[in-house]
Amino acid sequence: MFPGAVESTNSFLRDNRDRYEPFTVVVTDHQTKGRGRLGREWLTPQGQGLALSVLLPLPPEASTWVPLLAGAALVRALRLEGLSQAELKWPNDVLVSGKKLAGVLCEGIGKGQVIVGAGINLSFEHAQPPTPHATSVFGTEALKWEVVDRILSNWLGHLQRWSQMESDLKITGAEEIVAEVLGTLARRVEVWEVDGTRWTGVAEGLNQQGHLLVMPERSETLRVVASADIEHLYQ
Ligand code: BT5
Repeated sequence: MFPGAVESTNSFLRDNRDRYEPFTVVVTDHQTKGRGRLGREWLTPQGQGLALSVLLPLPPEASTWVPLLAGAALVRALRLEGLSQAELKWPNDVLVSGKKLAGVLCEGIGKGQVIVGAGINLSFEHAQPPTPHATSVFGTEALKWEVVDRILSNWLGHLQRWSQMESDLKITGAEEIVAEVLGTLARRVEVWEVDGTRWTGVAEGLNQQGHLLVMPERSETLRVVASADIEHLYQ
């Protein structure tokens, strides 16, 4: 745990990877330049949540499943602590009642290693949420460190077990683990392509790479969504 602020735990671990063993965890409660996907920002104002990154050894063929598995592991850990509404939104968000509680950012660094980063909102007791669509583990109540400890050790335990499955990490196994907590499945979604195009459809499943299969409205041909953003539509 950092005694002070760090710009980004993912960047820190990437820049210092040669000094650390696999499964090293870097964690802070104050990240000043947190990164999201596609150049976006992740906010970790001091005292509201945690930013952490894990150096994970993984076989390259599992790489597209890593963010999904990491998110699924976090959902499982949260559910065990009573957040039964926690669900995964493809590809990397943990939502509770439609609001974002956590985000995952995975970055391959070669040599069969990946950095798995997660930003987790813990408590908004002392300040406003960082964005209007954010939610947290404890809401406006004080955070309980023993619960946080259990969530983190559970999450890390899942990651460690899955990464040690190595090449035995069969795609079907990964798909099952992810599908169990993926709130996106069978839901109407709006797809936001990287070029700004938007379209709607129903999320029908995942392909062998973990990409989302969406049936566009008024179409009978499934489209593969690999790197776009999606929004869950609730009507
Ligand atoms: C993510 O990106 O959700 C991945 C976030 C990963 C952050 C971790 S923290 C540790 C490690 N080190 C890093 O530098 N990063 C990782 P994305 O899907 O692109 O979502 C970003 C969007 O989420 C922003 O554009 C905001 O709308 C929203 N957002 C930012 N901070 C938030 C927060 N604390 N809670 C909820 N939503 C937030």
